[in-house]
Amino acid sequence: MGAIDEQVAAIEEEIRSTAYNKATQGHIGRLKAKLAALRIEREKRAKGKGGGVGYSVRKSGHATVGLVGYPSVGKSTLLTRITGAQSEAAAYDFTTVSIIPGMLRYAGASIQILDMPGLVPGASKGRGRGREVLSVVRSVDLILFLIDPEHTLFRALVDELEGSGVRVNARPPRIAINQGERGGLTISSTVKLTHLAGGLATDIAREFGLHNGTIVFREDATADQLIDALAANRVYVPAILAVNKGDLLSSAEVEKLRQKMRPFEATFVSARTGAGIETLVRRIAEALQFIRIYVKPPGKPPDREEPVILRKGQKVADLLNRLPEELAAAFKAAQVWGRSARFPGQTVGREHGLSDEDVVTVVVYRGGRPAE
Ligand SMILES: Nc1nc2c(ncn2[C@@H]2O[C@H](COP(=O)(O)OP(=O)(O)O)[C@@H](O)[C@H]2O)c(=O)[nH]1
Ligand SMILES: [Mg+2]
Repeated sequence: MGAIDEQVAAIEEEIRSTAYNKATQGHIGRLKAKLAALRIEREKRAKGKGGGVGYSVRKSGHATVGLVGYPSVGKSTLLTRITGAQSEAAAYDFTTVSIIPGMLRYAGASIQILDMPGLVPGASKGRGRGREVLSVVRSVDLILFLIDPEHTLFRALVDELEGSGVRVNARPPRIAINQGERGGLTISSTVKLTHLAGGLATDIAREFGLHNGTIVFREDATADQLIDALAANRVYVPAILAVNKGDLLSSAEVEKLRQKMRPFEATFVSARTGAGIETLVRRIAEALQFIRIYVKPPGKPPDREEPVILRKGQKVADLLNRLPEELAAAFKAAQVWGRSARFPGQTVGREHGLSDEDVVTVVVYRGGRPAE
């Protein structure tokens, strides 16, 4: 263990052994900030040594889903079941030594599914190829947690992800941070801050080297949220949960597990028999929030046969990325009919956010290139 590992372990132990209450919350907040700053430092050093380099996985399709679970829960079998991809599946641990991609097609969308080595406790510290797996998880659009009746402690998986800066089913904190040159640190808020009394916010900021600038709170943030905002390497990834090997469970056992997994809405499947797979595939697609955009050439009806598939929150600019280059290059404006339009045929720019089933006409500069 290096010096940083020892400091990290010592602080983790102190946090574990300190009861959380009004009297200790400041102390714990400061410890957590120190811990987060140390972990970032450790990552930096691991990368410097070439140790923290992730797999590079070529993304393809409209979205990418990462299968995350302990070894032997059936990740490879599930991948084969839903995508037909041959991922080596065997009855012992660590069969998957690299990341196997498969492609699932659903309602016109192509969904890339990545089978990854099973996560083991300590993954975020590098055990069992943990760092590589976690670096891939950072880039996926959706995490599919997979457990089986023998490995139900999936909260430990969530903890591993959290330890490496992945935030599951959370949104970024509403905290705006600006680094300044001098003049000290100004902290303001639009709501009453109940978790960061007694100069705690300033102390946490200091751990991250922020001595000058402004922090504006737009919500009653906790110390953890402020740390996340300061750490700046956090990713926010949605996740769903499936329980595999449902064929081994009685319906009473299914009910019991279902309760235990709350607030996650578990989908029960059997990769072996195929039971529940249709429901799972539908839930994957729903969680990815695809939208269909019908492109309408000027003076012609919209192409309803082959919509362009985008994701909720995407814009005209994202649509242009998917259209022929000449069309995108000559873009002047877009006309939109549908839910995102204030009135039918509204003229909008690249930054306009699109909605499911919008009809869009790309208006181009005459001669195929910008005027002037
Ligand atoms: N009973 C049962 N066994 C399964 C199911 N899915 C996978 N298995 C078995 O579980 C073992 C581990 O499967 P594998 O796909 O290699 O797990 P991975 O390590 O998570 O990729 C293999 O023996 C599979 O045949 C299932 O739905 N039901
Ligand atoms: Mg496997």
